[in-house]
Amino acid sequence: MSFFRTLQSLRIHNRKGVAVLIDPDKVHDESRMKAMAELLRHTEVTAVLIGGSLLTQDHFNQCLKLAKKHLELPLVLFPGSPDQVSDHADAILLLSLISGRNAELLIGHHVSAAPKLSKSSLEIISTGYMLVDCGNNTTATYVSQTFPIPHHKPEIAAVTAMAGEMIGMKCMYLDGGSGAQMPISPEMIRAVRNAVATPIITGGGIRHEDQAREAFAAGADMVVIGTAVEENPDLLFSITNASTYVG
Ligand code: 1GP
Repeated sequence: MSFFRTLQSLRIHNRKGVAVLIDPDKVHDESRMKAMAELLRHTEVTAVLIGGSLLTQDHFNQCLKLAKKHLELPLVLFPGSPDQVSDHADAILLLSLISGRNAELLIGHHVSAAPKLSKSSLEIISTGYMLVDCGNNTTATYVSQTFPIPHHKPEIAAVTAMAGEMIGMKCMYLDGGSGAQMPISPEMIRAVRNAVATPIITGGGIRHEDQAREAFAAGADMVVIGTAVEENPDLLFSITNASTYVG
Protein backbone atom coordinates (compact mmCIF):
# COMPACT_ATOMS: atom_id res chain seq x y z
CA MET A 1 0.00 0.00 0.00
CA SER A 2 1.23 3.55 -0.67
CA PHE A 3 2.33 5.48 2.40
CA PHE A 4 -0.36 8.09 1.85
CA ARG A 5 -3.01 5.36 1.64
CA THR A 6 -1.66 4.03 4.93
CA LEU A 7 -2.04 7.48 6.52
CA GLN A 8 -5.53 7.86 5.09
CA SER A 9 -6.52 4.46 6.29
CA LEU A 10 -5.29 5.26 9.83
CA ARG A 11 -7.33 8.44 9.71
CA ILE A 12 -10.51 6.91 8.33
CA HIS A 13 -10.51 3.90 10.64
CA ASN A 14 -9.29 5.86 13.68
CA ARG A 15 -6.27 3.63 14.07
CA LYS A 16 -2.89 5.01 15.08
CA GLY A 17 0.58 4.67 13.61
CA VAL A 18 4.10 5.00 14.94
CA ALA A 19 7.07 5.93 12.75
CA VAL A 20 10.70 5.78 13.80
CA LEU A 21 13.00 8.54 12.58
CA ILE A 22 16.50 7.42 11.62
CA ASP A 23 19.21 10.06 11.58
CA PRO A 24 21.79 9.09 8.89
CA ASP A 25 24.50 10.83 10.91
CA LYS A 26 23.93 8.30 13.68
CA VAL A 27 22.83 5.07 11.97
CA HIS A 28 24.99 4.32 8.96
CA ASP A 29 26.95 1.17 9.70
CA GLU A 30 25.67 -2.35 9.13
CA SER A 31 25.73 -3.45 12.77
CA ARG A 32 23.61 -0.50 13.96
CA MET A 33 21.14 -0.96 11.09
CA LYS A 34 20.86 -4.68 11.89
CA ALA A 35 20.17 -3.82 15.53
CA MET A 36 17.49 -1.37 14.40
CA ALA A 37 15.98 -4.04 12.12
CA GLU A 38 15.87 -6.48 15.02
CA LEU A 39 14.11 -3.92 17.22
CA LEU A 40 11.59 -3.01 14.52
CA ARG A 41 10.83 -6.67 13.80
CA HIS A 42 9.50 -7.02 17.33
CA THR A 43 7.41 -3.85 17.51
CA GLU A 44 4.30 -2.58 15.74
CA VAL A 45 5.98 0.26 13.88
CA THR A 46 4.22 1.49 10.72
CA ALA A 47 7.09 3.12 8.82
CA VAL A 48 10.63 4.42 9.03
CA LEU A 49 11.42 8.05 8.29
CA ILE A 50 14.96 8.91 7.20
CA GLY A 51 16.51 12.36 7.04
CA GLY A 52 17.38 15.39 9.09
CA SER A 53 17.35 19.17 9.00
CA LEU A 54 21.16 19.25 9.10
CA LEU A 55 23.33 16.28 8.19
CA THR A 56 26.93 16.92 9.16
CA GLN A 57 28.40 13.74 7.67
CA ASP A 58 28.15 12.20 4.23
CA HIS A 59 26.27 9.04 5.20
CA PHE A 60 22.82 9.64 3.71
CA ASN A 61 23.12 7.22 0.76
CA GLN A 62 24.89 4.57 2.80
CA CYS A 63 22.14 4.79 5.44
CA LEU A 64 19.43 4.43 2.78
CA LYS A 65 21.11 1.41 1.16
CA LEU A 66 21.45 -0.33 4.52
CA ALA A 67 17.88 0.54 5.48
CA LYS A 68 16.62 -0.91 2.18
CA LYS A 69 18.67 -4.05 2.74
CA HIS A 70 17.71 -4.75 6.35
CA LEU A 71 14.38 -3.10 7.18
CA GLU A 72 11.08 -4.62 6.17
CA LEU A 73 9.00 -1.43 6.63
CA PRO A 74 8.08 1.39 4.23
CA LEU A 75 11.00 3.83 4.00
CA VAL A 76 9.87 7.44 3.88
CA LEU A 77 12.23 10.34 3.24
CA PHE A 78 11.96 13.25 5.67
CA PRO A 79 14.29 15.61 3.85
CA GLY A 80 16.05 18.63 5.27
CA SER A 81 17.47 19.60 1.88
CA PRO A 82 17.20 18.70 -1.84
CA ASP A 83 20.24 16.39 -1.45
CA GLN A 84 18.14 14.05 0.62
CA VAL A 85 16.37 12.38 -2.30
CA SER A 86 17.00 8.70 -3.00
CA ASP A 87 15.34 5.96 -4.99
CA HIS A 88 16.20 3.53 -2.24
CA ALA A 89 13.20 4.89 -0.32
CA ASP A 90 9.54 4.24 -1.08
CA ALA A 91 8.07 7.68 -0.47
CA ILE A 92 9.00 11.26 0.36
CA LEU A 93 7.25 13.78 2.58
CA LEU A 94 7.65 16.81 0.36
CA LEU A 95 7.80 19.28 3.23
CA SER A 96 6.76 22.86 2.75
CA LEU A 97 7.53 24.85 5.90
CA ILE A 98 4.19 26.65 6.15
CA SER A 99 4.83 27.88 9.72
CA GLY A 100 7.73 29.99 8.42
CA ARG A 101 8.30 32.69 5.86
CA ASN A 102 11.52 31.37 4.35
CA ALA A 103 10.77 31.17 0.62
CA GLU A 104 13.46 28.53 0.04
CA LEU A 105 11.72 26.15 2.44
CA LEU A 106 8.26 26.98 1.13
CA ILE A 107 9.03 26.43 -2.58
CA GLY A 108 12.71 27.09 -3.47
CA HIS A 109 14.17 23.71 -2.51
CA HIS A 110 11.22 22.01 -4.14
CA VAL A 111 12.05 23.68 -7.46
CA SER A 112 15.66 22.47 -7.17
CA ALA A 113 14.56 18.95 -6.34
CA ALA A 114 11.71 18.70 -8.88
CA PRO A 115 13.75 17.37 -11.86
CA LYS A 116 15.26 14.60 -9.75
CA LEU A 117 11.92 13.84 -8.09
CA SER A 118 10.12 13.61 -11.43
CA LYS A 119 12.55 10.90 -12.58
CA SER A 120 12.40 8.97 -9.34
CA SER A 121 10.02 6.21 -8.42
CA LEU A 122 9.24 7.85 -5.09
CA GLU A 123 5.67 8.37 -3.96
CA ILE A 124 5.50 12.12 -3.36
CA ILE A 125 3.35 13.32 -0.47
CA SER A 126 2.81 17.07 -0.31
CA THR A 127 3.10 17.92 3.38
CA GLY A 128 2.37 21.11 5.30
CA TYR A 129 5.26 21.20 7.76
CA MET A 130 4.89 23.28 10.92
CA LEU A 131 7.62 23.92 13.45
CA VAL A 132 6.34 24.63 16.94
CA ASP A 133 8.24 26.06 19.91
CA CYS A 134 8.56 23.18 22.34
CA GLY A 135 10.79 24.71 24.96
CA ASN A 136 14.19 24.84 23.27
CA ASN A 137 15.75 26.11 20.09
CA THR A 138 16.13 22.97 17.97
CA THR A 139 18.37 22.38 14.95
CA ALA A 140 15.30 22.45 12.70
CA THR A 141 14.31 25.93 13.85
CA TYR A 142 17.85 27.27 13.76
CA VAL A 143 18.64 25.89 10.31
CA SER A 144 15.32 27.04 8.87
CA GLN A 145 15.88 30.61 10.11
CA THR A 146 12.19 30.88 10.90
CA PHE A 147 10.09 31.61 13.99
CA PRO A 148 8.31 28.50 15.24
CA ILE A 149 4.63 28.74 16.15
CA PRO A 150 4.38 29.63 19.88
CA HIS A 151 3.60 26.59 22.01
CA HIS A 152 0.48 28.10 23.57
CA LYS A 153 -1.06 29.38 20.34
CA PRO A 154 -3.03 26.42 18.98
CA GLU A 155 -5.19 28.78 16.94
CA ILE A 156 -2.17 29.85 14.84
CA ALA A 157 -1.38 26.21 14.06
CA ALA A 158 -5.04 25.62 13.18
CA VAL A 159 -5.33 28.45 10.65
CA THR A 160 -1.89 27.66 9.21
CA ALA A 161 -2.96 24.05 8.63
CA MET A 162 -6.26 25.28 7.18
CA ALA A 163 -4.39 27.42 4.65
CA GLY A 164 -2.07 24.51 3.83
CA GLU A 165 -5.02 22.24 3.15
CA MET A 166 -6.68 24.90 0.97
CA ILE A 167 -3.46 25.22 -1.05
CA GLY A 168 -3.62 21.46 -1.62
CA MET A 169 -1.34 19.86 0.95
CA LYS A 170 -2.36 16.28 1.64
CA CYS A 171 -0.92 15.83 5.07
CA MET A 172 0.14 17.98 8.05
CA TYR A 173 3.28 17.43 10.11
CA LEU A 174 3.39 19.22 13.47
CA ASP A 175 6.99 19.11 14.67
CA GLY A 176 8.62 20.34 17.85
CA GLY A 177 11.98 19.50 16.28
CA SER A 178 14.25 16.61 17.11
CA GLY A 179 15.20 16.57 20.78
CA ALA A 180 12.47 19.05 21.75
CA GLN A 181 12.14 19.58 25.49
CA MET A 182 8.43 18.73 25.47
CA PRO A 183 6.00 17.46 22.85
CA ILE A 184 3.46 19.59 21.02
CA SER A 185 0.47 20.18 23.29
CA PRO A 186 -2.65 18.05 22.86
CA GLU A 187 -4.58 21.35 22.62
CA MET A 188 -2.66 22.30 19.49
CA ILE A 189 -3.07 18.87 17.91
CA ARG A 190 -6.80 19.00 18.69
CA ALA A 191 -7.14 22.48 17.17
CA VAL A 192 -5.45 21.30 13.96
CA ARG A 193 -7.59 18.14 13.98
CA ASN A 194 -10.71 20.30 14.12
CA ALA A 195 -9.43 22.56 11.33
CA VAL A 196 -8.42 20.08 8.62
CA ALA A 197 -9.43 16.70 7.26
CA THR A 198 -5.92 15.60 6.26
CA PRO A 199 -3.91 13.01 8.18
CA ILE A 200 -1.82 14.55 10.97
CA ILE A 201 1.69 13.42 11.86
CA THR A 202 3.34 14.80 14.97
CA GLY A 203 6.75 14.42 16.54
CA GLY A 204 9.48 16.08 18.50
CA GLY A 205 10.11 15.47 22.19
CA ILE A 206 7.93 12.37 22.63
CA ARG A 207 9.72 10.30 25.27
CA HIS A 208 6.95 8.51 27.15
CA GLU A 209 4.05 6.26 26.30
CA ASP A 210 1.64 8.75 27.93
CA GLN A 211 2.77 11.55 25.62
CA ALA A 212 2.12 9.38 22.56
CA ARG A 213 -1.25 8.40 23.98
CA GLU A 214 -2.18 12.08 24.52
CA ALA A 215 -1.16 12.96 20.96
CA PHE A 216 -3.29 10.12 19.60
CA ALA A 217 -6.27 11.05 21.78
CA ALA A 218 -6.03 14.65 20.54
CA GLY A 219 -6.27 13.51 16.92
CA ALA A 220 -2.78 12.69 15.64
CA ASP A 221 -2.84 9.77 13.21
CA MET A 222 0.86 9.01 13.50
CA VAL A 223 3.61 9.94 15.93
CA VAL A 224 7.30 10.06 15.02
CA ILE A 225 9.91 9.01 17.54
CA GLY A 226 13.60 9.68 17.00
CA THR A 227 15.70 10.73 19.99
CA ALA A 228 13.87 8.53 22.51
CA VAL A 229 14.58 5.40 20.44
CA GLU A 230 18.25 6.34 20.19
CA GLU A 231 18.44 6.84 23.96
CA ASN A 232 16.33 3.90 25.04
CA PRO A 233 15.30 1.45 22.27
CA ASP A 234 13.01 -0.51 24.64
CA LEU A 235 10.76 2.52 24.90
CA LEU A 236 9.46 1.66 21.44
CA PHE A 237 7.56 -1.31 22.89
CA SER A 238 5.50 0.86 25.22
CA ILE A 239 5.00 3.64 22.67
CA THR A 240 3.74 1.22 20.04
CA ASN A 241 1.46 -0.25 22.71
CA ALA A 242 -0.01 3.23 23.20
CA SER A 243 -1.07 3.20 19.54
CA THR A 244 -3.34 0.23 20.13
CA TYR A 245 -5.19 1.64 23.14
CA VAL A 246 -6.79 4.66 21.49
CA GLY A 247 -9.93 3.57 19.66
C1 1GP B 1 11.82 15.35 14.57
O1 1GP B 1 9.60 14.68 14.85
C2 1GP B 1 10.90 14.22 14.81
O2 1GP B 1 11.58 15.96 13.38
C3 1GP B 1 11.32 13.38 15.99
O3 1GP B 1 11.73 14.13 17.11
O4 1GP B 1 13.89 13.13 17.87
O5 1GP B 1 12.50 14.47 19.45
O6 1GP B 1 11.77 12.20 18.71
P1 1GP B 1 12.50 13.44 18.35
